[in-house]
Amino acid sequence: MPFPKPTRRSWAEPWKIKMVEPIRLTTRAERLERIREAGYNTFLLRSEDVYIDLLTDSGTNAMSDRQWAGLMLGDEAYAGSRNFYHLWENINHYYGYKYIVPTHQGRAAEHILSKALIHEGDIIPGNMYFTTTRLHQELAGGTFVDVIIDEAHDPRNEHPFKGNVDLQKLQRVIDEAGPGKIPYVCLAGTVNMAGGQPQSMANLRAVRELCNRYSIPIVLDATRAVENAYFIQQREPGYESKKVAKILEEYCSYTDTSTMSAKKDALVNIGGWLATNDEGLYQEARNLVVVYEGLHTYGGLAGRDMEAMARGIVESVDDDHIRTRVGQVEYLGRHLIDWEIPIVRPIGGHAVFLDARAFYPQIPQTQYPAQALAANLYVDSGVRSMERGIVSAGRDPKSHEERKPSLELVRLTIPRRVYTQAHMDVVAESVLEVYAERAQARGLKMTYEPKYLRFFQARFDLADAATGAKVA
Ligand code: PLI
Repeated sequence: MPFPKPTRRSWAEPWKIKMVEPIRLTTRAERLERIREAGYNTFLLRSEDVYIDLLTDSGTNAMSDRQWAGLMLGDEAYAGSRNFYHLWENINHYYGYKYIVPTHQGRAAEHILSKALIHEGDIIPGNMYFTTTRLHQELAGGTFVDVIIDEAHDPRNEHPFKGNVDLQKLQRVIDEAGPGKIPYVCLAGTVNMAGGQPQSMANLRAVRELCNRYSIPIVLDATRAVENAYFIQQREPGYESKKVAKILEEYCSYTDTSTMSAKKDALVNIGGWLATNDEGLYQEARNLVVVYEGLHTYGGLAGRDMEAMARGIVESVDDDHIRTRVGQVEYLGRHLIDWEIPIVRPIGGHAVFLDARAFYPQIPQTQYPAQALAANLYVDSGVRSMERGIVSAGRDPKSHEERKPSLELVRLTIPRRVYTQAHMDVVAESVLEVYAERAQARGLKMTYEPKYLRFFQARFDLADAATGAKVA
């Protein structure tokens, strides 16, 4: 009998596993107990009680042998560490910015940037908010205004670049506020809160042209810009045969400054930076970093951390790496789409986002449907995910009303180089089970609300706790 011709050719990760970390599956009864103790907030679980941890892709990356080897080359000098200069060279080479200030993570760079550039009453337009970014803008006296395209707010819309800026919305904000009130336009690629959605090169170029007319700088949140560059390569005509590294360089070249959480794209467990072409901003940031982080040649990091970051940057732009990284997210998302489970479309770069409104139409947004869904998924299988809806959106600083975002999502975030295809299968099957049980789900009420970034530490109970109904 002739040997059958293969109908498909699979891809595999461009690495093999050298060290493993055991994980443990608890019983359903244990998980029910743990989630109650955690106030139905997955951030308050202990990681040892989690089986597959998809809380975040932030700082959860597996480093390579070359990065670990780099740790041994840490130059732990207080000033002028050789690892700082290596990091500077690599940021300059791959991201293109002239001046670098390292920070311990992304929000530290946001803090310094906001302090340096924002004045009371300023307006900062951006392609959808991010939690820490917006809070630092507000704490500095600014107001964030969303200028992302409408499609980004619709989980079912298949637009290939849902991270794009709506140029008319941006023009309107400039006309209404006046360019003098806009210290910069704040862009992110990919857009985390929209579902890991990319911005196109053409759109960024157009934003650049518009901003040039008013001399408004552009600040890029480059946290997942490599993933954004990969989507440009896959989806934007003219970029299909370009290397991701070159696309990244061009993308950043339309911006003046970047803040970075290197805990994502750059494949490390801690680290970030503020990088800029603006010498004045650099001088101010260099001053401020000494107050909040440490000397400008380490910014709250050890020399070894900067070396791991310098090496991680090089690995992160490798085409094989980024294809399999985003490919794993796609693999999980495809399963769920095939089973007609409502998720944000197209599938994002770092995570699959479950549409909690579509899961639980019986739960009003004020009873936190996404928070309940994340709790139910944990109880079903020990998979930890994160709410990205009304809890994450927090309250308006002036009216103190809860903000009610149109996207009410649960994020299944895939750490880089950590889990296998088998883990993804287990996750997909658990989501299917929770979806099958969706009619029994109940809402939650908040019993403790922190003042800042409430989603991290808020506590909940069952909305109908008095009746003894169960969450799962
Ligand atoms: O967590 P930090 O402080 O290193 O970075 C803050 C930050 C800034 N921008 C963007 C787009 C982020 O996604 C981000 C952090 N994200 C986290 C922690 C996440 O779980 O998505």
